[in-house]
Amino acid sequence: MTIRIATLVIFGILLLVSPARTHAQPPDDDGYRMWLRYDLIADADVLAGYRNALQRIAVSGGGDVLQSAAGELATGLSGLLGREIPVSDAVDGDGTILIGTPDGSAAVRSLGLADRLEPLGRDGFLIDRTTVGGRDVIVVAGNTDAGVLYGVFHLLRQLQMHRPLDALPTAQAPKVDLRIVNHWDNLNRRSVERGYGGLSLWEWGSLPEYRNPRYTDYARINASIGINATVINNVNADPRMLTDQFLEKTAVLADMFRPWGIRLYLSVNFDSPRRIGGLKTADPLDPDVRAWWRERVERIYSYIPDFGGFLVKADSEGQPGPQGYGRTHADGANMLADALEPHGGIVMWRAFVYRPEQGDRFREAYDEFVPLDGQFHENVIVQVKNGPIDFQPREPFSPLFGAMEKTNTMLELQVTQEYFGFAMHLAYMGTLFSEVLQADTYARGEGSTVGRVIDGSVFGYRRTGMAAVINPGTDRNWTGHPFVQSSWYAFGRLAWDHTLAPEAIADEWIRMTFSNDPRVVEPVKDIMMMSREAGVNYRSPIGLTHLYAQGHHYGPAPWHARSGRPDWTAVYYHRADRDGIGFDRTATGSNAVEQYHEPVAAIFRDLEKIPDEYLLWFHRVPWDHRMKSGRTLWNELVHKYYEGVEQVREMQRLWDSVEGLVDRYRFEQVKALLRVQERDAIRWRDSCVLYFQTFSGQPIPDGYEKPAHSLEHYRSLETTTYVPDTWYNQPPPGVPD
Ligand code: BDP
Repeated sequence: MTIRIATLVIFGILLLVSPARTHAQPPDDDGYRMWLRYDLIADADVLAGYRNALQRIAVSGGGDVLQSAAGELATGLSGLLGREIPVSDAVDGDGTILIGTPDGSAAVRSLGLADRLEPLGRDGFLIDRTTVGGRDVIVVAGNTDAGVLYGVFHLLRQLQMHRPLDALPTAQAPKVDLRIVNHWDNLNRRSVERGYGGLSLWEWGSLPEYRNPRYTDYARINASIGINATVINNVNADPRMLTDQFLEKTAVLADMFRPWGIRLYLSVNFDSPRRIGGLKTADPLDPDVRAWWRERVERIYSYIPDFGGFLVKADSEGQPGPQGYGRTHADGANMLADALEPHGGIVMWRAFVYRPEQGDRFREAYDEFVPLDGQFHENVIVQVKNGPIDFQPREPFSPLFGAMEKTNTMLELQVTQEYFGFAMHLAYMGTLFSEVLQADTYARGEGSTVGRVIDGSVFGYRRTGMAAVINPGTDRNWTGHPFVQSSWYAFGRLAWDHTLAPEAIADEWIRMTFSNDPRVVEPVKDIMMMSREAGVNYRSPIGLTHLYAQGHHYGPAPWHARSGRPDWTAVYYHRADRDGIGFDRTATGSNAVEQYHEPVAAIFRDLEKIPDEYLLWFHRVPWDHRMKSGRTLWNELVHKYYEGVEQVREMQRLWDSVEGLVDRYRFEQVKALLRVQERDAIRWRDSCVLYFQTFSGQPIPDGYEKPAHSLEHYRSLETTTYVPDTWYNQPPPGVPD
């Protein structure tokens, strides 16, 4: 008996100290906290060092934003360090974190930081280790409360990543002023266009009375990565958004976002004066129309005193706009800008325009907007998608970047995975975003990257910004696939600093969201870094684009040829026939290549110089064209499609290696979703290879697994396979909807 007890005790002690115990599987995590997880630091050495240096918080002066910063710091530290962190208004001991602005806090002022803070502008911050009254202090200072807030989140991020305290001192300022997320949320049914993360976050029925605490978490998440603005409704805008009924509700959201430094903006329907204002026209030069907008804008500011302004999709995909009244985009944008100007508001006017009757959709935004350069008012920013078509897996950068010398131009990216497998596939967008930001426009010689165009360095823009279409919804983890969170994170980080490396951003995200264990960080980083390229390869390699089934953009339909508009078919984009494949955008074709500066145009124009990944964007080439690899185009195409599937399989293997090291809940979810992704990638590959083979007439080279089904089978899937998260699934006759 005694022996048995002794054995049990020894066994129990062994359990406590065994390696298996120290590396116990983390508890289940539903992903709600995103990267703001402040769990107790498990590494004893790191914890001891931090506990010593981070004992209390001193904060004084300032308003609600500073209070948010102090509250977040206290919550974060007490979680990470496992003990209460006192907050007071004075430095009263060693290990104080002093936060504030020189204006609001005498202690911060006493440090004489003004010269170092001055160049950091409105949102910058500095962090330093110093002493106040002989006490050891870490100071987090900014020129404004918002700057302090971003500094606090930076500090917490360093601690979440177990960074040494010696590495803390830093001074940073964001490269663009407006770091804004765009929601495509509808008022009807709380649906989210291209959303896939559940219903819209905004509970219009219970607003303004019910202030769902989730609105605050939403604002915190954004603020933590430096985002300072949000457009809460779809660019395909419901005119009712501007009625008093909705403004009253919207004002509550603005009130809840404000303490986190987030300003609210609205998408507006250009025909609102007619649709809700009872006017006969929405002509931007009509005095009654102008007066109507002025009155509405005043009304908005009476509800939301710091309202940011409007985002407008006009004369695009059926949305009304100034051209419907014989006016230009500049006339339309300036009319709204005039109404907003007295209140400090701005207009973000989208350049996403194309018409079915045009020969090449690629050319259109440029052809439409460049002649208007210089005509837009100072408080207008033209918002341009990263590529000339539409958020495809890979596009060359839009030639509008580098062409608008006198018009503030901002970049629009897409976090929600409209063209990347919805919330089913893993596709980290940091690499795509960075590829665009690093692309050199040569507008003012070498080094005129898209990043430097939009941050104002190339043309001296007065207003700078970066936007991303995000998809958070009522799903517990906000984004559906847990890894969509990483693209949201990457957007914020790159809007702060477009020179950050996507790999470094992935590293941060993994450490904060999953684990600091290198056995997790390294393989998961490998997965993320290959994921976007995998998605390109199994969908549309070598510069193919838009091979999607119409409407839902999930599954493949490269054969898709009938639609209300030619530019809404797949054959419009690939132009495959027996002779070859690709879209000729050189002088023998649409000559869209002329929209780029030299030497970009010369490189894209030249069959020898153009990088493989852009080839079929600009050239129509025969099936036996020799590629850089030495393979023929046909063989290369097959190779790339197969490579895409193999990359997904490699992602699966890598993910399997983290089993037991990340929580079971997210492990199983991602593992299952990778199985969906493999299944879909094979379908994409086989659909496209078998379809293009009908033109090339050549075999799939030896060594590749043969498609399991015929082309007819894959074609039939277009109409018979259930497509997740869309309204495109048509029930067969007799089956109730
Ligand atoms: C496309 C989407 C469509 C959007 C449009 C836009 O398919 O749902 O309304 O872009 O950005 O990508 O306006």
